Amino acid sequence: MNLKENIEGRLGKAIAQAGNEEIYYALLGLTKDMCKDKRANEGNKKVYYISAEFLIGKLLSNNLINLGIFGDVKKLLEENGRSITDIEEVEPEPSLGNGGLGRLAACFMDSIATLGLNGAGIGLNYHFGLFKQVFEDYKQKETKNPWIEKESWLVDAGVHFNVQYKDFSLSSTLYDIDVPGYDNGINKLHLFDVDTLDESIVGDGINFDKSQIAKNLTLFLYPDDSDKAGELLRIYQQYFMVSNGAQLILKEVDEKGYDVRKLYEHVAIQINDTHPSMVIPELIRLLGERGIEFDEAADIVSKTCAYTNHTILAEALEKWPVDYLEEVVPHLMPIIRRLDEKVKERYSDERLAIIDNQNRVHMAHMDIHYGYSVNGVAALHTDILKDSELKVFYDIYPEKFNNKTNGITFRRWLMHCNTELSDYITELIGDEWKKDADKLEGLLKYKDDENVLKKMLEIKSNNKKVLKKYLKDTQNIDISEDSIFDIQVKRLHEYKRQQMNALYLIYKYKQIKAGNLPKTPITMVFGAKAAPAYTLAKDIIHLILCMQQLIANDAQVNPYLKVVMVENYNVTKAEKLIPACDISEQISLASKEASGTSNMKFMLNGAVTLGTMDGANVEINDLVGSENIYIFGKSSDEVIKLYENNGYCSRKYYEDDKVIEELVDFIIDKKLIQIGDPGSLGRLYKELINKDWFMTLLDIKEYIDVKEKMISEYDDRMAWAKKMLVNTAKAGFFSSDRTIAEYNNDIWKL
Ligand code: 26V
Repeated sequence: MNLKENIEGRLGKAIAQAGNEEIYYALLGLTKDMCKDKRANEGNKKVYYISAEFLIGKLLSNNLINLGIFGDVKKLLEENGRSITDIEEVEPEPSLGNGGLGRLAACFMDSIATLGLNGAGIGLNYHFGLFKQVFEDYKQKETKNPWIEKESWLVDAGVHFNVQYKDFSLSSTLYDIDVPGYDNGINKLHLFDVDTLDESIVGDGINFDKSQIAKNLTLFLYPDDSDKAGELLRIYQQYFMVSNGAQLILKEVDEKGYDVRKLYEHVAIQINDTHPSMVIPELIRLLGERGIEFDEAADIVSKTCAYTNHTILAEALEKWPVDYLEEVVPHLMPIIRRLDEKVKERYSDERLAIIDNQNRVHMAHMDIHYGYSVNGVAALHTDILKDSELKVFYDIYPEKFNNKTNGITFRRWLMHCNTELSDYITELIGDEWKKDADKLEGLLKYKDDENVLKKMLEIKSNNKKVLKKYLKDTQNIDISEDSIFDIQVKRLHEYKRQQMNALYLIYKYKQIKAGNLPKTPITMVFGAKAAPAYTLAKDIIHLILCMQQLIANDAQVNPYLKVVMVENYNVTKAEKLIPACDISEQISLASKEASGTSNMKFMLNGAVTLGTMDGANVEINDLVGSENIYIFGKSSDEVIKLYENNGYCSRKYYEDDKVIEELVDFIIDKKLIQIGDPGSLGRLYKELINKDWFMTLLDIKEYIDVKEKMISEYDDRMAWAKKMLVNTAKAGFFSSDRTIAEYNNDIWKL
């Protein structure tokens, strides 16, 4: 193919004469056509990854990389006075996920295709995504995030199903997004949409009538579930996803001529958290319609479905009231009741029940009894599931439990977002690492090579300059590439402890005010969306934005300390922030972060982790060794004990320690009250003293000490560069290609 002719043919003019938008649409068309012409990954057995979230990010550059023409396109654009980064700007980013769970699903799609595995994703086509975050009066406001344009990656597959609810049914259309593997065949991401959707019912912000299911079903991801109407809508959405998914799977099985009684020989269904759990009773129901007896149907489904757990937080484990399910999907309830009876015939332990004595359906329990695999997402997380959270299940089904430590796709999270480092690595060790990430260890032989280390620092500095310009252009904030970039980006949740980082910020501010100046200036970056109904999370955002304002206007402090809360943190912004980072903040309360995946992205890009022994941080620590990571805080065992014995009292930490008291008091200092909302700041202040459920004050002192040590050690630039190099070199384990190979070997067996 002559690339130039092809693109100019689509444009109807010379590239040099075309606008960025025109070029984007020409490249979109080219990419879609190339995917059409490429071979699909095939096989006798297929995995369906069902997930309520696929946080795919922008697709153009990644697809070009995987199709092997990114370099040529970039060069051609440059020869014609254009830049691929400007073209990338044109593409809207869909927000089809909250955070790690959704991004993991997207990385998995990339790796499944790259390994040439026969697989597909199944999810929903939310027109307005999660929400777009805007800051107003130092607070988060939510607006809709439309992303579907006349021409987009979505392809109408011409497939339609009916989904039956209690008193009505809805019809669907399937839209596909091609997922090209890196130097391999094509898979599909299937996103179902409701035909009767009415975008015009969305009023101000993200408000709409939650009772008009036919019109609202695929407007938003996880609409506010703080009230009953919101929870019901979530059940409507989940059933729409799994009923369409199950119908699609059986249609494909029929087309191949397979025997549905042997479904498990041809199909594996991975249930991503409990959101798709209703696929189990739905498949049993559909097999029943085909004349298969209940017990056999349940057996077939049990050999087909596998469940991944992504959290131990009790409030995040779905338990739907029987009444709600009766109201939405009454035809599933007899099936769920029979599944529950079968469990109760075998086991008398209440804790194993699917339907508990408060008439709630425990979705995870259904998955564990009627699935053949249960996995956690990092070694520590799986151990906690086995030893405590799901111990009663592990005791009866030890063979079902396994660990699959999360991973990330290196195509997006290094080759695309950090081209300079990626190219330099290739220059040093060749390009085998792109298909075999463990080969990155080849970098270790340069760990004492001054020239290599200097180059690593230079690349980091260049990435900082790119971020600096981006923040200036988008938020009109000035930062210096000569400062330490300390970054915490992830969903806002108390267990992730952004509030602890904010207390450090107060600490540093007070230190500078008192004349203790840091040798190297510090730029603290936050990025986080809070769930619309999660008041305390929004209070934490408010505190950070108020601090940002306070420091920006303080000429005594801001040469040494800057705070940036990035608006609407998303995949695109992550791709700019991560390559520029020095200190990767992974500071969750031990035992609470199932894995984390930004920790892996930062490490790969040469940031050094400041973290607790939680989630995959434990594995990072084992890989890089204690001289290349900064660890602090109580262990997961200690934290679990504190919860068991009610052993933590935040007020005691506050009253017994002068430093802690001063930091917490500053939240309601008049300097902040003048900027912000006293109600919001006061609420956070009281919460920290009276409850602090996720134990901020437990680890704050050690956090400050270790962070101070880290900052002082940053100044030994060569020693720091060595840590950077070791982190990149040891990141190979966290390639999602490794994770997916394990899923396939142990669970799917394609
Ligand atoms: C959900 C909810 C729902 C309502 C109340 C509060 C709450 C808190 C947490 C969650 C998390 C749901 C599951 C999830 O997103 N887990 C994330 O999965 C990632 C991929 O495995 C993993 O890296 C993160 O550690 C884990 O939090």
